[in-house]
Amino acid sequence: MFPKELWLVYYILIHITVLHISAVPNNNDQILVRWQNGIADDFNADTKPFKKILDNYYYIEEDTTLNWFAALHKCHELGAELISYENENEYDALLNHLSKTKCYWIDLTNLSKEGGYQSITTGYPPSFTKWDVGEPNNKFGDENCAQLITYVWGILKMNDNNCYDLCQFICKTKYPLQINFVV
Ligand SMILES: [Ca+2]
Repeated sequence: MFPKELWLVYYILIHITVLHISAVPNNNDQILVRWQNGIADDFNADTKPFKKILDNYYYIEEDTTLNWFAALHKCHELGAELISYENENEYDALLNHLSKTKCYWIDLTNLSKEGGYQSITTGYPPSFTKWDVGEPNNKFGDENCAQLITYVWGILKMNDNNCYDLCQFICKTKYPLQINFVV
């Protein structure tokens, strides 16, 4: 049983809570926030231009084409990195958000180690690769950056290409640099 002596305290607490809720802004008020420690899964935040796919946030450039270096720089400007694929599950999930008619720069390069692709994000060999048939082939001897492109069977796969070719790109981050949320 609820002690009778506490009803008054309970009554006051309820009214304080109601007053507090009525004081928050309406649903149209948006506040720009720099988020330092991640976003709770049940927090309905607007993270545009990043979209959450599985456990990470991705910026998928669909309009502007850049060379690999400029794409890397652009991702850094957005507080992210060129995508570093961790596993096949992530690769499969991203396919649904990408165009088969475009190419996308990813984080793999062998500029520092010919013949051995490494992630510019981690500095280590890639956790996951999905090279197309016969790739990486260093065609013409000047292919040192990896992209996703459709060559065979209509599926985006990895290919090494000239780093100065122009492609869209994918940026990835664990936490977006900023979010909009409704209070
Ligand atoms: Ca190639």
